[in-house]
Amino acid sequence: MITSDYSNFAEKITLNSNNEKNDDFKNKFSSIVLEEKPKLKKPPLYKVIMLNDDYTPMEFVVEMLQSYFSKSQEQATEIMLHIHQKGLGICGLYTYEIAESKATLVLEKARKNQHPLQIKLEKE
Ligand code: TYC
Repeated sequence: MITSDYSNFAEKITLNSNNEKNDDFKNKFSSIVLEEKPKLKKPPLYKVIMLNDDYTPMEFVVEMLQSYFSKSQEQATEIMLHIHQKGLGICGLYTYEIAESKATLVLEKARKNQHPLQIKLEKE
């Protein structure tokens, strides 16, 4: 926030203000507060990338994509098959905290079920 003395400016306004309640007007505008433009920087985004392996069941991967990455059954199946055929695939794009949290939850579930599923995060 920048506070400046604008009494000179107020003087000029006053002269142009039809001489009506000049003093009130001057008092009101003798100091003007300028709000700085808010510096809103977009946070960097991270891709959650799932890797293929030979043991994690296809159904499990589809279920993870539906539950944690908001994919429909059809989208999830498509992504799972892409990973299965190409070696890896993108589950979604999120801020670091969200990406890390989703990856952690999926990997916890995979380990609980003894699946060797792997996930990596990649900055966009
Ligand atoms: N390749 C696995 C299978 O044939 C399926 C699979 C797909 C595993 C995607 C991991 O991220 C993965 N059962």
